Amino acid sequence: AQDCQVANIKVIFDFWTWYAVGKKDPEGLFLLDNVIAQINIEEDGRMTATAQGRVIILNNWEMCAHMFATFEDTADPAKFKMRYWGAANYLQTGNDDHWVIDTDYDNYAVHYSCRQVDSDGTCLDGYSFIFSRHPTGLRPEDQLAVYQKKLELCLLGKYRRVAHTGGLAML
Ligand code: AZE
Repeated sequence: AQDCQVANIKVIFDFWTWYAVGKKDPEGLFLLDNVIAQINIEEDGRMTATAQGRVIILNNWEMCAHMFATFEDTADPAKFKMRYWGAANYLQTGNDDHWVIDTDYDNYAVHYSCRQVDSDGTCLDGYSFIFSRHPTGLRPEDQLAVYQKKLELCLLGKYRRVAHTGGLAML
């Protein structure tokens, strides 16, 4: 709706928390559960993000990974390059694709990142997150749209539910 109120103008990203409710893992180490992400717009207008999640590193050391990311634009406004690193240097660093496949901004978002494209053009190694604004999961009315995107990404049946057991308390 249009009411010309500056305060009501919708932006793509804001400072709210996104709860990962589903994920498709890449090869190797990855965030296990209790994954939350926050997208921020810095004072200079650049987009940054923080993410947290439970990881197990160095055979059986369980911890909460605090991650930071900066983004670079590409020719496509919904496709970013994400440079990320951990609060501690034994966490992972990387430069991954960060594609926003679909979002209604208020309730759900489908994220996708292919790390390695195969010779036939399909994805050989990648990961994807389903994010919700609601820690309890996707609303029933968002499930069809998310299902459709999973199908289009050729990842149907490859996702696992992301538990939020510790909630924010574990952070
Ligand atoms: C993402 C949301 C935006 C910010 C970041 C994200 C990804 C983080 C990782 C972290 C991996 C950490 C590991 C540590 C041992 C996409 C969730 C930074 C992939 C494996």
